[in-house]
Amino acid sequence: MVGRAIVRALESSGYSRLITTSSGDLDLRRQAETQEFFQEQNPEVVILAAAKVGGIMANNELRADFLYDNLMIEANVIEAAFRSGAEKLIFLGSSCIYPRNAEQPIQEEALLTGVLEPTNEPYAIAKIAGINLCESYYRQHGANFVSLMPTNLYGPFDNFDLHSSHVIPALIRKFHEARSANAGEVEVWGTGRPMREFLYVDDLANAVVFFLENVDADAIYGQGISHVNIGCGEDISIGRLASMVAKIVGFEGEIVFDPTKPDGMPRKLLDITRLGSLGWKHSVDLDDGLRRTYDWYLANRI
Ligand code: GFB
Repeated sequence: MVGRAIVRALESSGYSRLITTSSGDLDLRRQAETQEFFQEQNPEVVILAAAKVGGIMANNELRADFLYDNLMIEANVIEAAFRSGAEKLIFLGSSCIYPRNAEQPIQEEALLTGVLEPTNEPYAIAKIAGINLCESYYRQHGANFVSLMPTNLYGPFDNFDLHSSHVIPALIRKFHEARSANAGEVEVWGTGRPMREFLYVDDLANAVVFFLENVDADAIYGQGISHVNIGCGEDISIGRLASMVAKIVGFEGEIVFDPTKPDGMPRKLLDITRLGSLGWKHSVDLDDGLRRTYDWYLANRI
């Protein structure tokens, strides 16, 4: 989802020499393969969007995969980019790097100030390692490697598998299937009380192009921070989100919460003051983004 959106954004900004690959063609967990690919392709700029990702359940259950795969991908790509002489690298992390009880909205400085949310601790630790790799290559070698921390993302090409997906694709699919089957109720995990911030993936992709063109490592590390938050500055409860998706999809039955499923972080709203002062703002609001994502689901999954 993220990689495709970045390709769309780069193409519409006029970049024509894009080098892409898929996990089927190149296993970034393998150091030798990764180094060979970078030596052959010799990219000027590297955008590291590859990752093992998933929603709360996948993170909680596939703990070894989320830690191992992401550590290996990050270490191999960042080292290979450095060795092959890439002029700039942008690493994408996740807002789950912050402590579970971080003060809201969460400033960049909250990193490593408290205990992590247990449902995604392995993933968060891998992403924190990625941030520190970028900063360490900058401090030791002067590499122009920067880290961006997006909030929860959604949009076209999301994963709609009910066990491993994030909440938005899960809700779109559940409400759509319930409406099609004339079912009376839909189950939503947890209490409905957690608060989440959501960013449409094309907005994230535009932010990546913005940082590629306008913000270098000196500007970030020079402020005493290790990364920059990427969000929209607003959050919503899962209960309200479920009602919004139900309305867009046209499901009129009952929404039932299942508190035996995990809530995860109580709240995860990013402080986007730094992002704003660097000159970037999102453009797609949640209602519009949900409609676009549902349209994409209808056109591609039915
Ligand atoms: O999107 P989600 O899986 O990610 O869940 P997290 C967000 C909230 O939605 C949680 C609730 O409180 C879920 O319990 N939820 C309700 C559901 N119904 C559903 C459903 O059908 N499916 C899903 N998936 N959730 C992930 C992290 O946390 O966020 C990752 O595990 C990553 O590490 C990602 O950072 C962005 O926000 O809880």
